[in-house]
Amino acid sequence: MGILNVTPDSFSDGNRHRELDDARRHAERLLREGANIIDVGGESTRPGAEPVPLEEERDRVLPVVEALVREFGALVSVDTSTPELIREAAAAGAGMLNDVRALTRPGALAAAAATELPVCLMHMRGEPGTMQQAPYYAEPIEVAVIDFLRQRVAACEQAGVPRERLLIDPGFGFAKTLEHNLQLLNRLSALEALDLPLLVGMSRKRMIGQALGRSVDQRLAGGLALSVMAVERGARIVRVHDVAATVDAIGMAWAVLQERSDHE
Ligand code: PT1
Repeated sequence: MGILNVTPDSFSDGNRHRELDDARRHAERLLREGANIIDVGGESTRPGAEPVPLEEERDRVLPVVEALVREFGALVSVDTSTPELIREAAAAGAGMLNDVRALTRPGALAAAAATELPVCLMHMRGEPGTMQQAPYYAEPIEVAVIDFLRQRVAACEQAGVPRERLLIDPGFGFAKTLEHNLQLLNRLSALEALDLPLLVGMSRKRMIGQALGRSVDQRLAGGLALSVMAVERGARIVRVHDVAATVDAIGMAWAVLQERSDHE
């Protein structure tokens, strides 16, 4: 899964045409490098990020979804928690929903059910703006994550999103210390208890910076190690910025893992 942020950055000047063109070019590159899914997000959810008004999120995301589906026939995932955008993105041709709030916003469950799309449910506590203020878990981190996701899976089933349409994600970097993130990766196999496809995202995250003392643009090698370790522990979709390098790292790890299962 290649990451396509359509949040305004220091370089964008609010010119929608220019932004759409940049997004299209970037998505084309992610697909060429081997991404099977493009994850489009109009709200930054990294630590400290502020919420984005609906109109703004919609104006950023919908034209990009439409363009990528029409021009590239891409499988587009939409990274949103907003019920209105869930419905509109599905109408625009999105093939998957990705919600870091696991459909906890009022109306999100019903909106997702109506789309009939697959949904990735992610673990987080609190909100991105404040989630890194002394995250604390009374139980082992993987137990907290599994309990939360189990409850969200049940809520989905009750609301008419069948299990067959669900994926799960432990939410690396969301309300977690470095120690929590490292423990969670070590114990990732415990999420097999939920028997659902596992997605993970660690690309360029702070946990790499904390472990290696690397700035955001120096985190590729650390991120490749994390993606490989996650796949060995059961992850089947990895959400990354650097698709070409990740395809090779995982392709190599996968060749080794296949050889192992051939002889079991
Ligand atoms: C993720 C994810 C996501 N991450 C899914 N969706 C982000 N399913 C956005 C940091 O610690 O892992 N899974 N959508 C990006 N969010 C973060 C969080 C970015 C933490 C950076 C950090 O640096």
